[in-house]
Amino acid sequence: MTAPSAVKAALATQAIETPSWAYGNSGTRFKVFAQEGVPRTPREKLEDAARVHELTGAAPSVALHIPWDRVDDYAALATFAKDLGLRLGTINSNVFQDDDYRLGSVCHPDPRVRRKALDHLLECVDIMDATGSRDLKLWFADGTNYPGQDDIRARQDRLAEALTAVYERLGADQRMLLEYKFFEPAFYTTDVPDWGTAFSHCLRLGERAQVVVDTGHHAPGTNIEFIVAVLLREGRLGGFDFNSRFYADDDLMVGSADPFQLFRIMHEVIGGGGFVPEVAFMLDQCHNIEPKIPAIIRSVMNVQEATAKALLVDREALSVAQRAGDVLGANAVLMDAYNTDVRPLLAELREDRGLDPDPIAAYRRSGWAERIVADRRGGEQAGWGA
Ligand code: AOS
Ligand code: ZN
Ligand code: ZN
Repeated sequence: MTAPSAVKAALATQAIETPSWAYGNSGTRFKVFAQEGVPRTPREKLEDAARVHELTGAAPSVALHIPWDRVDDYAALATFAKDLGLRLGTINSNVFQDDDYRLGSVCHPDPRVRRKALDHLLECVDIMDATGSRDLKLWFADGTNYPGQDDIRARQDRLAEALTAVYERLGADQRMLLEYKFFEPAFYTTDVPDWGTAFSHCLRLGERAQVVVDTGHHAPGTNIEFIVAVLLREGRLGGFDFNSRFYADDDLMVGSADPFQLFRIMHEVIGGGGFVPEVAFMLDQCHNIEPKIPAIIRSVMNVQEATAKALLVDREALSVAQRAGDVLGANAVLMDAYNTDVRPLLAELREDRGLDPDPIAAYRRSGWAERIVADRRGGEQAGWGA
């Protein structure tokens, strides 16, 4: 297996972006369970994110969501983040929560609604200029519920038109990350349902249009690591929205439902040369019933564990077995790495970096949870659906 020192050196470079909305209250369409002490403002979300980074050393940036994180001065928010030891990351657009979007946003049959949606996306690029963000993440709830409701091909044309306008507005160092999702909220057609559709739009746009793989956005049984391998091979894997699912877009803690799948994905990322800053490792989760900050810390640790195992794979031995057609031998090389307990190695890495070997225990001892419950009283709680 790969030497532990090499694994630790690689792990020390890994950055996992946490989403601002994961710090706020969230829920299902049945109920949002309010938790005490959750952030009331974008700044308070950043304060919580700073704790995650302080304790893990692996979560230096925070994804914002517009309009949930709307502020008057984004440059000031970026400075506030910097003073906390963070930076503002991906800007997530929102063209799904207004009544106008009942029939879609950039694919809507009415040009007025399409213009409104496009203006929002362009505004997100203005915000990126102010925050210094590299990536704009686009997820569209667009689709139809009934056969015949709208013209599938016309909707693709409208989508392409909007994407082109946004792409042309991007700065030289900025990228567009196009996310796909096979269904929900639309139930018959979705306008960007799969990686093939996302990829074909990105191909036409240019190299700074990249596909983002949300691990919860596939039909059951989909081989996500295969998609990852293909996108990497094409130079079009922009990043991940990590989370876990049992049924649909469950947005549970990454690595909680299927840690083996997460390992297989990371194995392809590493093998395909994707362990680089150009592939963004982001979380996209909602913590509906569990305390948020420790859940995010746990998620960061889960990604680190899957990565450590994937880094441990003896690629030389694997290649020898593969070329020899040694089916069982090749599989054993992979499973040896997966079955290694990497927790001591990660504890050691944290100690090397002056961190507590157990971030969850350190968080509990820190008193932060009690402090925010005492301090954050009154005011609207900002978060999912705010
Ligand atoms: C929606 O299902 C997606 O996963 C998106 O990434 C979404 O933009 C994100 O959850 C923030 O709204
Ligand atoms: Zn997502
Ligand atoms: Zn999702």
